[in-house]
Amino acid sequence: MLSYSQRADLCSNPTAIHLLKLMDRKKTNLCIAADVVMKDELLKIADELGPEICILKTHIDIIADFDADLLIELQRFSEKHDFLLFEDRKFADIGNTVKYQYQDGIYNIADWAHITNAHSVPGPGIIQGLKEVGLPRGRGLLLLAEMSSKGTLAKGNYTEETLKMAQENKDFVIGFITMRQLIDDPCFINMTPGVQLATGGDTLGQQYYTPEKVIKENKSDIIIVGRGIYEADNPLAEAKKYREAGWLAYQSRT
Ligand code: 5BU
Repeated sequence: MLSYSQRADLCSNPTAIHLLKLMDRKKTNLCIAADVVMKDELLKIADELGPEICILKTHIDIIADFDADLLIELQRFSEKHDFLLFEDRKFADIGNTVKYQYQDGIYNIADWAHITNAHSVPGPGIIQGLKEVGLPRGRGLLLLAEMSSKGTLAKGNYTEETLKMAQENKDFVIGFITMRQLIDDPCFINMTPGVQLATGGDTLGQQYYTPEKVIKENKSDIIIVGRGIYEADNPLAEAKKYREAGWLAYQSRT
């Protein structure tokens, strides 16, 4: 199996290349899901856990005291600690609308998020719309091929059609949110949420698998971990555990 950086040499999207090289350089395939609701909490995670991660995933619209300064600070930490920013926006509208949602409003996602994601339910027009805004800026898009939650409708034919849409837009689509590697194409980066060191779930349908299962057995590339880390007594120590588990699983695969 190719290493992350060997895969980088085969890809064309600048964000995909950047990410794959960064992961090998920094020796981490851990993405933190920083689902906190105050600016200070988010920036604390970015600064303290930044050295352990390849990506900081945000839900920028849950921040109660959001202002433009937060975006500047996030970008500063992304450079300081060498990680990418992923706004988990899950766009789901027609191409013309998502264009505005991606570049305008108060969040201006395309200006600071290296990566964002979209549902495939509207059809390929959603990729076209996002691409018009994101590609000139060198951004990358993930499609939701599968979800981690119980009863998800993203399966079977829906997942298959999503893969086709990605293959037809390889300049901009850099991979998937998925529970496993779905196509053996080195340029698609697979990111998996629903990860904790112990299997189980929450009371609202989330389902958890271990880093080892996700990376080694299911051949995904990146573990996305939220509450498993930021709700721990010592988030930094916990992040190091996830980082090590994810990296060992990757090494045993390559
Ligand atoms: P958790 O605290 O590790 O359960 O957080 C998981 C994060 O991943 C959270 O930000 C979700 O919005 C996100 N997520 C997910 O859990 N499942 C999915 O299928 C997708 C995103 Br897409």
